[in-house]
Amino acid sequence: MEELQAIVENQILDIKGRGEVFHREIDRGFVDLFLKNLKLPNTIAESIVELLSIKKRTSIIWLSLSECTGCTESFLRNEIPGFDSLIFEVISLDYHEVLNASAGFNARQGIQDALKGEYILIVEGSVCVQEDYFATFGAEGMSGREELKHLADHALMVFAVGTCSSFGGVQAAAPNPTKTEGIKDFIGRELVNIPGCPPSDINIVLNLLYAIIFKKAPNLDELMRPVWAYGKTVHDSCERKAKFESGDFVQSFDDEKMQEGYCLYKVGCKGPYAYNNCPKVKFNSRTSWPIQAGHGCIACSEPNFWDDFGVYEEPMKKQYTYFARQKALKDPIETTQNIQDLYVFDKDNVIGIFLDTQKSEIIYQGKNILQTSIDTNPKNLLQNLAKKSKLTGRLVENYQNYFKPIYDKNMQFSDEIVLSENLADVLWLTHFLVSVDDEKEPAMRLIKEALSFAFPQISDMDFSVKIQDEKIVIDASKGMRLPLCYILGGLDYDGIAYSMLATLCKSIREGIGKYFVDTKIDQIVLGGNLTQNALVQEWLIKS
Ligand code: FSX
Ligand code: SF4
Ligand code: F3S
Repeated sequence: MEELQAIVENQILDIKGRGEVFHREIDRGFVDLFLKNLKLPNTIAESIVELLSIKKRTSIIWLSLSECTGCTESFLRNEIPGFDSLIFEVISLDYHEVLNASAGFNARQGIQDALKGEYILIVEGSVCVQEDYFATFGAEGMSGREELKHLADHALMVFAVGTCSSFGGVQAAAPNPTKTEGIKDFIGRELVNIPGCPPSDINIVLNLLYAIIFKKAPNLDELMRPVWAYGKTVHDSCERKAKFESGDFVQSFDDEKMQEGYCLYKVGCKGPYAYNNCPKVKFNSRTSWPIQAGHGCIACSEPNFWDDFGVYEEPMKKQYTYFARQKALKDPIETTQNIQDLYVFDKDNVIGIFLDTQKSEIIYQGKNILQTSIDTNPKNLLQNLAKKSKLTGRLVENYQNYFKPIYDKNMQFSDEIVLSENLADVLWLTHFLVSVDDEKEPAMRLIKEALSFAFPQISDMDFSVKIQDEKIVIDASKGMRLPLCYILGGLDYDGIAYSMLATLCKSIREGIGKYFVDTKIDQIVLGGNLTQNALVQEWLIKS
């Protein structure tokens, strides 16, 4: 925080020192809104107001490549600061094809003038990297890619606004005849991605303000997205989430329960897979957002959303995944069963993960460091959930109503507590929660189905992972309510299976990451019939 305060104060001193002081009235309201959204303390507000009121407006070049102008529309809808305050008080919009007051050579002069000084480049739309004739500019007929490269090379900072410029977006969807892609690799420099088709007005303006005020990018995740805006899923903050947790789903688009806030997962909402803050900041000056308006999220801010998220009005099914399905067809994954290899782990810094239907261990320096325990009796699970809270009680009631044969079958188990220390037994338990089928090897059936699913996003099952007494402690019991939510939400057996197996692998990776935070790991050795599987290995290793 002190660092940010110092950046602002140094700029004030510098501006005064150079005598380049401007005098403007700055709306304190938008500074407060900025600080609130970015979770920055109010103590810095006065300095920011002072800085903006004396600082020369920051020059902006807004380039429009392959896009639909939705990002510009969204940008114009910002309320605090309104677009007029923004352009008169904070930025100088020196070039914007849609909003330019002038046309032709006069408009192009805005670019030449901006190039003489410092400017921030905002790019809306994806770039055609191979062909010159898609998207050409101005009277000179410059190609979009030439223009982009030139302007990006000289910019103070680059913002990719919209999913198109961030990740390719709709234009880059298969079969991508224009060979279009997101701009990052093409410009070959650091940038800030503000995905969304379009992004919200608030995400565009506040991130730009951050760059103007602090002369750097906000904290970014691995996809170069500001963490304050894209750190959580839409589902995490959704106003309908309590209905998801209680298993209350809208059954079709004309269902009256839509008005009562029932969850839209069953009519295709992809909110659990989309990282964006739409429920908090909304759109059009905070008027509404897709899920409030009654349509599920289509994960418009995710890479490959057009190809990877299938039919938007149904939960994910494997036949809807274009790329993933192609990959699965080309490279069918064989489930290797019953390979009971044992490994000797006797060297420093070698970890063995042994995961199979008999036992699960994480071996480090010869010792098992995994601790886990779960009651695998489905009847106990259902009875406990029924009494635990109003919400989980309602979940079990819905489950009983919609999946009576499975419920009844599970209620035939004895009352005995069947404690297991094998983490992989969550697969066994999941099978019983989502199927009535008698299976000789339920866990193996679940694994086979999981491996056939091919949708790359995990419906997370919420296992808790912590380090305690020098052990990695993974608790899956809290998450075992989620197979009930997902089955009620219309996710098929294979989707639930995939998510459970993926969550299991993710938790192990997370545990290893926490345990060995300062330790150099040379090698991870995998053993057991689950860990021998290529896809499971991939899940375990990548992090
Ligand atoms: Fe459109 Fe922008 Fe989508 Fe793309 O938003 S709303 S196609 S992200 O570049 O104009
Ligand atoms: Fe909201 Fe969609 Fe999650 Fe339901 S599935 S709670 S509608 S984000
Ligand atoms: Fe897009 Fe989903 Fe938000 S569709 S606008 S990320 S709610």
